[in-house]
Amino acid sequence: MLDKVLIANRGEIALRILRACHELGIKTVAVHSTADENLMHVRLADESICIGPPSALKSYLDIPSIIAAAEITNSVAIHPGYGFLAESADFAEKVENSGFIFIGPRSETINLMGDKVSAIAAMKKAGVPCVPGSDGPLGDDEKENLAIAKRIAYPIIIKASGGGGGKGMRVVREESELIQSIALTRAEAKAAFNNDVVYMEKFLENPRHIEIQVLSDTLGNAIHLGERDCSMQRRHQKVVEEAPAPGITMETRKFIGERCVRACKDIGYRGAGTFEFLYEKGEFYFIEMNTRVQVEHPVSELISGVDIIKEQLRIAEGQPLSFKQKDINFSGHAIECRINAEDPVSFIPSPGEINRYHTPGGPGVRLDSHIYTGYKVPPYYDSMIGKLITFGENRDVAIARMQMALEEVMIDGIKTNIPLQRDIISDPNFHRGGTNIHYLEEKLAAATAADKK
Ligand code: MV4
Repeated sequence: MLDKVLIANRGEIALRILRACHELGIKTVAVHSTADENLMHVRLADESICIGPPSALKSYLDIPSIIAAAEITNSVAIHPGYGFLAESADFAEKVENSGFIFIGPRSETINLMGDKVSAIAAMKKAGVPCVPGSDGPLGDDEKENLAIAKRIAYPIIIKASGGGGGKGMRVVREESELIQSIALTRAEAKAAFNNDVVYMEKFLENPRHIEIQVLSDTLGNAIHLGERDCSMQRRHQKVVEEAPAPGITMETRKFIGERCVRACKDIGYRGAGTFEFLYEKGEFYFIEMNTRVQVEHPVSELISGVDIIKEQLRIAEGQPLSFKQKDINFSGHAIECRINAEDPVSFIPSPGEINRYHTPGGPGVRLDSHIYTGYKVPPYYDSMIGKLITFGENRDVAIARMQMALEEVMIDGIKTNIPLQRDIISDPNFHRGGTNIHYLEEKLAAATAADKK
């Protein structure tokens, strides 16, 4: 196995990676900013190194500092977690050129998927269903662009090839607005991503966001761990995720999962990855691929019995996946509520000291968090302080366990979004299942309107 892994991240995912390393007998190196010396995983790691000041740009995003830390500690591999440098092809390349193993895909794959036009082309070629669209970059010929939009039929959406995750998009509902919208999106894309390539897709009005988890080793094996429904979101931040997605049959899971697996083999994918789809009227439409482990990976672990982080470590070592597809027996239902240090109504971040902390428990309750009594949530980073995950033999049991866990948990001293999570988990529309990507924002808008009356 890998002798020593440097964890190039912070918070709950750093602790999650450390726990997986410990189970596999791998030594760990924590790197942290000056604001993070009291992080739980820093205390538990075999070694720790301060890599810079609080500003992420000068610490968790500083490639030379992280590589220097790997060199000083004789680390063998670097796990980037999610966020920060996890999807930086430049980082992956520099890590490998410095003689370390990057725990993720090859930098070429990160580049391929980071460019949405090339990602869609690769997926379409591999037989993954995509949104009807321009099938490539838009040119400057106005007549041609008008013809493409007419063929797709309005409404359409213009997207920046260098964007993703909700940045650099514009919906067009009228032919008269098309040309100007393309120019505007292009200008914004140039300014934001230094890449003015834009493309066009049919705009889906009320889709769900369903994604497929994959794992692919370096020996040509790939498997999928089913789907997650991540439709409960606000401003492109997921709030609740679940697996499986309500209403998706075993046959549909097999159909779309097998296409993703084939695509992994096609492009020589390495590691954990996620195919993001929009799902509307019974059809899947690929939009993007994430080339990292994601926040919501635990719900897939719970329904599949696979430890995704341990598999990432095995893959990085060059070992085969521990499971074949036929070994994966999906069972039960898992729900994840993200716990954020923020005002539950205004969403304003709420850093500060946690002066009382009580964790929920019982069958089917998992809490992935780095916090503890006396821990000070710093103001410099993402406000997510943990993930409460419940599992049950069916969705109703997972919901009941989540309701109880959200009642049991106590995090005092800072504001958290736990009241919002209680509201969502008790919502009859959530109980019915299958709410779309607009549901939460509409629910919050309705609550605000009712308050003003
Ligand atoms: C779309 C779409 C509708 N039609 N593409 C937003 C984030 C980025 N990953 C893709 N996004 C969307 N692409 C077509 N052709 C609607 C969205 C979208 C969305 C997607 C997933 C989760 C939340 C979302 C919220 C608003 C818009």
